[in-house]
Amino acid sequence: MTRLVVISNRVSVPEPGKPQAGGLAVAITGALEECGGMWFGWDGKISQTPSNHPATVQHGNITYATLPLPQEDYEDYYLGFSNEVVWPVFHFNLGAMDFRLSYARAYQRVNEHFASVLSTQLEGGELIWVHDYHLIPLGKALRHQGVQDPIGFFLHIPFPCYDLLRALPGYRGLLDDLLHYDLLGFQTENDLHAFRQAVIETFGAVIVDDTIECNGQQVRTGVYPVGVDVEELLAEAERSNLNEQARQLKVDLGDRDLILGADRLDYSKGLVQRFNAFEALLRDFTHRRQRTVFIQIASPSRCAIPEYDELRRQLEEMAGHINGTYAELDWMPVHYFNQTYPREVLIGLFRSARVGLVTPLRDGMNLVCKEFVAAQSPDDPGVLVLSELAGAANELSGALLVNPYDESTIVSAIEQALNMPLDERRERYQQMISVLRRNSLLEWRRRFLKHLRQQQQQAAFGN
Ligand code: GDG
Repeated sequence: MTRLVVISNRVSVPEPGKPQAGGLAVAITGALEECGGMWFGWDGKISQTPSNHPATVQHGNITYATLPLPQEDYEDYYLGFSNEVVWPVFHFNLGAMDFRLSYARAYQRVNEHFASVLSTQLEGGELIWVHDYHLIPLGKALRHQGVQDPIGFFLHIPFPCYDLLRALPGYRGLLDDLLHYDLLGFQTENDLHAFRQAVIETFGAVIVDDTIECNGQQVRTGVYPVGVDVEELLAEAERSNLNEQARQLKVDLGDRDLILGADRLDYSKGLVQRFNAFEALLRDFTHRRQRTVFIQIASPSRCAIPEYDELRRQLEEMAGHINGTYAELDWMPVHYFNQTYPREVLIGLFRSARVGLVTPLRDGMNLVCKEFVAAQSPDDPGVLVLSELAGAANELSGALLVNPYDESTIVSAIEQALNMPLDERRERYQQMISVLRRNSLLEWRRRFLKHLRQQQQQAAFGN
């Protein structure tokens, strides 16, 4: 089988006795284990000077090859261009964009540096799979290094519509970079459509079936919704019944209903609007007081960016305000945790919740809502309240879909969820779980790699 090379901004090197961080790390590892190969990227550390030689660790048939980032690149490439320019624009949040020329230069520089180091590690005859918005220029930079093998790119976040994209200085360069891949994957049809429109408007590209022809380049495109491993999550959720923390939680809740949110602490996740909606629920539906508990886990993320720090403070204040207004001696309505919990604890919480509240203002896919559904008891499932602006809304029609900017629709949906009869909960759960089984994590990577292999065969045939 052809060797696989995966490149992502951060590399998840397995540590003995520590389970892998998230679903995606598991999916990528699974693909690498199947084919054998290398995972290349940043090790999460800061160095004094750029490194030209990756540190390598071998686990079975996978080589983990990582580089540190010099302080300046960490600030300008990672925090700066990736997370203060591309991330906000691609998430509809122009107000949060902080464009600087030094950021754009660092973005290009780091991608070229990654390409030059990576090219020394390649054996030839491999499949190369680049992940996400930090590495858009990598494919073209690898071509400049003389790499001939097929290179695929998957965008985990949404692709913005053309008018929004145009606000990003240098957007033409990003589009051109994307056209240098052999296969481009998006989370939803909507993202693919937005990309096609952008290259048609900008370069007069021509679309032929699933291929874009433009400036002498031909790139195949496709939609590959990221999924979850349903059976693994279900098994973990069943085990959580035996978990001491989960048992204690059930005792503490008594017959109160649990509403649960769990997100990276990020402005795109709609947490402020969600807190406002919960407060409105307590204000307007007085019978919910005493009977409802809202747990929000907000896992720390990108703390060095001012917007993220400000959001953390704002949420602490909001939680304090709601509790100050409504709490009683024997009842605390909001439990807000700015921490990352072990995965099994998180899944135990999903299992115990009556309502999963997932209301991002914009999200490429959103795995939390899929994990919530997969962790439910098939006999007595909880209800998912989901933003219609998350990519997952295209698949999960069994959720109660809400506009995350409209607090009143979130409140009504929570109320409807808490009143929902068992038959309807089961019916909605069945719709969602069968889609999740069909569009599984395994299926996501199998389809992408199958199409990338086809590109390889086509190139060999063409030659
Ligand atoms: C990007 C895109 C797309 C959260 N809190 C804890 C914890 N988590 C885990 C969840 C989930 C993951 O983090 C978050 O994934 P999401 O998909 O919801 O969001 P992003 O991080 O923004 O991911 C997104 C995704 O890429 C994949 O393509 O869906 O649209 O933005 O797995 O469970 N995990 C642990 N403790 C926590 O406290 N262990």
